[in-house]
Amino acid sequence: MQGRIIRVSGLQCLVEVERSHWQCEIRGRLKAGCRKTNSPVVAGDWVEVVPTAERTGVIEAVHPRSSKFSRGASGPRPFEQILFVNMEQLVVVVAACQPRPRRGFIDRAIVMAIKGNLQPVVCINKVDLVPPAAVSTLTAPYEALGYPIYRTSALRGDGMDAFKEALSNRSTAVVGQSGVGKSTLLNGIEPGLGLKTKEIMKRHDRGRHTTAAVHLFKLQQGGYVADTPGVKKLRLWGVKPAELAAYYPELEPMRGQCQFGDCSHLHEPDCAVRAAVAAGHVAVVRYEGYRRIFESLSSDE
Ligand SMILES: Nc1nc2c(ncn2[C@@H]2O[C@H](COP(=O)(O)OP(=O)(O)O)[C@@H](O)[C@H]2O)c(=O)[nH]1
Ligand SMILES: [Mg+2]
Ligand SMILES: [Zn+2]
Repeated sequence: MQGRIIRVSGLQCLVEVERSHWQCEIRGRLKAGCRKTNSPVVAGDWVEVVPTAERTGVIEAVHPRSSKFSRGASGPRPFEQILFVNMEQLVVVVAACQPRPRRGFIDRAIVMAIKGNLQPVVCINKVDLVPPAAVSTLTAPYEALGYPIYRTSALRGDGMDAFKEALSNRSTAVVGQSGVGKSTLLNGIEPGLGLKTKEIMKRHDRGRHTTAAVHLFKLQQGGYVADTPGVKKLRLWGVKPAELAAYYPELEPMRGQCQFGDCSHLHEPDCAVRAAVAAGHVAVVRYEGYRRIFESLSSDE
């Protein structure tokens, strides 16, 4: 029977099979094929389940994935931690304030979304806490890229109809730092979800199995949404410094225009990217973010 992984906890999975939830185990040989990542199946996977008892089964096979979202789990030996798969869009939620918005988080999420074949979407929540001009400053660079942007107050209701509409009939994952309002937003579009808010931040969110308490929810309006609690940092995975610029759509026109073919766009003479930044064609904050991420990737190596 075909099912979809709702949640993974160690080697036990909650799987949606024919509209009900089954408790399933992962077949041993699937584990063997997947030593390099956190788990052979993750939230969002479509799987083949063989029933063993009432609403219980064994996962025998995993279908090919259309998208995935990973990060590097830190530790002595970094490995790929796949947070979820088969989602169509990634909503990066930041708070207009409380906690302070981090552009670096947005930019890293966008890089991994593009790499993993997800449509990036930006949601600025808690717009009730700042003047509209502050929200515009935050959104401007992403508007220029053409990504969908939502401005919401999950508390006051601003923008919630549009946000709800954006989640209709598709698979959406939501990421954002703790406290930005992810759970409140999802409860706002579907009160029946009853997600806990103000959850205390888990200290060890980087462990092999602890982190990804990613949970998939089926929406009444149609579609799925995945809540990913406890993600503090998005360390890029599988992106070499020299490849980073390729994940910045605004740098596409400058490709191959620098004096040096392997230009890092940080300090080389005759750099088309730096010229474009100086000319105002590329948002300064995006370029500064590129520099920081490039440097962090170089020091990771
Ligand atoms: N002022 C304001 N507070 C909000 C808003 N959305 C959520 N909050 C509050 O922010 C805190 C964290 O929300 P929560 O949904 O648990 O964040 P999560 O960790 O991202 O899931 C809670 O106290 C919420 O009541 C909003 O739009 N405006
Ligand atoms: Mg939450
Ligand atoms: Zn350059």
